[in-house]
Amino acid sequence: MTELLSGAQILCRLLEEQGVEVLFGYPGGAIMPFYHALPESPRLRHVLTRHEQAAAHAADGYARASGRPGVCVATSGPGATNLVTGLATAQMDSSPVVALTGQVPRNMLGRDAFQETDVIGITLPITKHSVLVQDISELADKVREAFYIATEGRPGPVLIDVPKDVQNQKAEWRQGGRAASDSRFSHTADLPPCRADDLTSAVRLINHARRPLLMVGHGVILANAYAEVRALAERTGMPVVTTLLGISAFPESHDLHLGMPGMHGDVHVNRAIQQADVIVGIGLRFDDRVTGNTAAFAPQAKIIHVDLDPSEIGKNVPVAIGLVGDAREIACRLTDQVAPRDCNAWREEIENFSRIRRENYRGEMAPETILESIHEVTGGRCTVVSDVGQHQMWVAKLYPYNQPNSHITSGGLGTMGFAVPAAIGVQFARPEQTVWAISGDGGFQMNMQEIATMVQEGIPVKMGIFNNGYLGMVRQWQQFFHGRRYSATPIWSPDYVKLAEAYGIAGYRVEHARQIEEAVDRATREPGPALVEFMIEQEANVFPMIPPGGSLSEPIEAAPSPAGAS
Ligand SMILES: Cc1ncc(C[n+]2csc(CCOP(=O)(O)OP(=O)(O)O)c2C)c(N)n1
Repeated sequence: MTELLSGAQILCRLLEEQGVEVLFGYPGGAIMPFYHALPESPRLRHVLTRHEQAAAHAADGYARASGRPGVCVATSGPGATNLVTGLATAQMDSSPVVALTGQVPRNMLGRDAFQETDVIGITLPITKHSVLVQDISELADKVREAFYIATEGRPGPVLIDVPKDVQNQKAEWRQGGRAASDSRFSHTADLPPCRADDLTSAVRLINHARRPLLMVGHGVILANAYAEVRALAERTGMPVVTTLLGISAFPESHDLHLGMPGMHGDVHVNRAIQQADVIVGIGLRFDDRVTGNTAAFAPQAKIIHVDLDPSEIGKNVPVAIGLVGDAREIACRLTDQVAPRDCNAWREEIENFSRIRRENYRGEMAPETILESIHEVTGGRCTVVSDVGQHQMWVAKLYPYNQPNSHITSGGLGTMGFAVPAAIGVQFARPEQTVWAISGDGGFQMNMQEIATMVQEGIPVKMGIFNNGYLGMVRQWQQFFHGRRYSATPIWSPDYVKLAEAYGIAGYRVEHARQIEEAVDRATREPGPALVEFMIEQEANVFPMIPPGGSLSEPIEAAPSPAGAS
């Protein structure tokens, strides 16, 4: 059966066809036809955020937690430009976001029309793909293609820009298209298998290694390769490190799990990397926060790099063998072919490397106590979404992630303001779970307007603010490398308990360790959103730290003395 529908109605039908259940967006002139049509599709739940940036982060959070594309909507001009940070965040972390923007009518394009921006030009470098729909006859194909591209292979954001008059054009619509993706990992199975001789060489390297190490990144989560990677680790006895975005791809309680590498990685993890003779890296890009100075990175190691994206192989570090393909499939084939063994002598060696972890987190309001409390109260059935800064590193390192994909953060772009809106999307993907968004007092103030979204839509996200009165991570750099000149890092906050009250939600301030558990418990039990402000030590630091550009072998393990500062 065919129907004569407007472009806007067809857009809604296409979203339904693609299995979209929730959209995060904000209306305006150029996208009004779409919003006019939307109520005819009751299956499409629209969430009105308070800022388009938040809509993009919420779509991103939804995508990361559900494995399905997240959708955000904005008008032309300022609406579209407000999406930019969210799209760049999704691009850096390979998250399948589909953004739909209104555009000025075709006859006004290029004339500096009211609210006209060249959003295609602006988003070209920060999306996997972006497209201006020039005519209604191509609308269905372009939208289907957008969903396909967002989820195909290495996922990423796609933007579809639809001029207002195209939304109003009429065309025949015929039901019957197919969803581009039913779930995560939709199209990787179509890839040709990686080369058998490369695989054989990799197996040989692993079998002969004395100090092998498995480095696990976000790609393992994207490929749903938890069991396969774990099987590979267990068959070989290789110790496992998880990058910031790889956290929760491997259970932290597992004997083989070592911790996080890189700039704020644990000393024993970085030393293991520096001593390793073979590194098997799966689904990570060896970015500079992981490697430090690449010239000095893992000097003894031959690197086997497994990635879906061939352009990642050899991009940041020299690689002995590149295996391009699906992490699940390659991990399986490696496990089938490697010789069973253990690496007990090597693991003992690593155990003897200095471990200063824990020493640094003592004190009345230790971040560790707060995070342990969240873990205990939720029984670990919780997704933790973090913002960016010192608290991000504490959240990464001090919470025991044993559930797959239970840690979500902006790793690549490092976007402050991510946690609160992303947690909204995560909560939609996981309605039965507790979702905690942990922010610093800086990042929280970047998107705290989204409390209103939670209240209006009944989204029970729990917000934790680690309040140290500073833009803490930048202050730490100033303390270590800029002679303690705290330029533009002290930051004032409103009274967050009163803020919570103004929004009509529960709010608690915690100043003493003895109050932590009760506040976390009450917030978690609250049926709606809740906020807890943790007054942490003002000048607490994240240790260890590799100085920017330094080698993983040179960690800073204590603050420089004030006298030594210049
Ligand atoms: C949008 C954005 N602006 C600036 C930065 C640079 N930056 C990184 S960490 C940080 C400080 C974060 O402070 P806060 O949110 O209070 O968290 P804390 O480090 O104190 O835990 C800043 C300004 C950033 N990452 N993102």
